[in-house]
Amino acid sequence: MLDITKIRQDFPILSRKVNGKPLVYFDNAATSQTPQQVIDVIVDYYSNYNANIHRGVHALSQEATDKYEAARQTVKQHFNAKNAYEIIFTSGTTHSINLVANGFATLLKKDDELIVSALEHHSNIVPWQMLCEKTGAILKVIPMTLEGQLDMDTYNNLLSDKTKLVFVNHISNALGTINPIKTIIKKAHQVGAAVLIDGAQACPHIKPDVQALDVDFYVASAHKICGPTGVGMLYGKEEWLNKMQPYQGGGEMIDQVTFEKTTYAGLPHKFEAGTPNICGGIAFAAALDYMNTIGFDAIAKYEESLLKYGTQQLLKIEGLKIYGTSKNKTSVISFNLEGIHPYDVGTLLDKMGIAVRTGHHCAQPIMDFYKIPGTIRASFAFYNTKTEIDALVEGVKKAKMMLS
Ligand code: 7TS
Repeated sequence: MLDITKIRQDFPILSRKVNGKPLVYFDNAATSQTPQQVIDVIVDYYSNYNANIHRGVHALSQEATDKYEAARQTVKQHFNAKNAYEIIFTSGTTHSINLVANGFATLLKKDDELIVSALEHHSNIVPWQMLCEKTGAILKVIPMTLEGQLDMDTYNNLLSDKTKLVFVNHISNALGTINPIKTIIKKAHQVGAAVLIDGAQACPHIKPDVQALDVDFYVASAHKICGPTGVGMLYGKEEWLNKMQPYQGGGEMIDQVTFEKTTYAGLPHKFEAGTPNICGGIAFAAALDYMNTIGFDAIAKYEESLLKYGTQQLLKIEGLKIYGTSKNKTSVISFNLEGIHPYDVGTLLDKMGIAVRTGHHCAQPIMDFYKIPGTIRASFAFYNTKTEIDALVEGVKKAKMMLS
């Protein structure tokens, strides 16, 4: 059992008011809030050992380097990677996916096939379309069902010896569906294709084990896991990272530079050109430590109860429709009120201090599938409460009355 009252005290922002009302923060799928323990690490970095890493002989640089590399070890342990050098620090999920897509530019040829799913965030679609334009590879799509699940029969039929890469999310940001990634990975490997899993929405709820999954690439952003913005990770199997060309050139990623030829540094530095987000990487590790202290089993269990309660209460409102009804889903409820634009509901909820996201959630193909402009999305975290869900339900009822 989680002590939610105590947990909420870790998050200073949760006690503020918005528009004169206590903040109800239900936009966790966009970004999570930051506990004092992580804020303290950020303050400590800039107060005590701010310095550039991997290059100074002075004490501060050494201290910052040690903390940054210790953070890499924490991330490695959290995701159960085999080696710390298989963890690349990036600016976030979007950067991680672009890094892999660019890395594959020299590994693909015309008419090779790539498989994406209908449930993806734009950041797991667009970089691959750019790669296809560059290489002549072809993008195939796993369709979705009305419940918001992947059509696995079609997936099986799409796979062939032409398939080189499959990229799907672990959990859909717009609907909350948990995808059967273990099966997806296994089937892709049977035809020799590599798999990238976009874990941006999974990592706040689940602790992924990249070795048990046997996944080739796994990507995530710190800011959705109680960490800061502007930092994230790419896990890549050593053999793939060695085959891929670096995404960016610059300082830190080289071995020797002459005007005739430059040789690259080894992993992970080959993919980490320039001064990284040093404080961010250290705070990312602090956020993982914080989440692990609470415990992912307890988090999942508690969020499941929020999802169940929220779904039941919202469905009591006449004319309310929930999108994404898979049995296997996390604490995301995407919904609409019949005949009312989601934006209008979101705006009124904001006046009541309730933060939700409205719109297409950077997943336009899903909205096109349902033929809707967007949804109202309430996404719960482990620090939310049933009382806050009651406030949301009351708020939606009020909005419905005002807009009908
Ligand atoms: N992939 C998924 C599944 C996501 O949910 C997001 C962000 C990204 C990739 C991109 O992450 P970034 O950290 O690089 O921006 N999703 C959302 C969202 O649902 N609302 O705001 C951002």
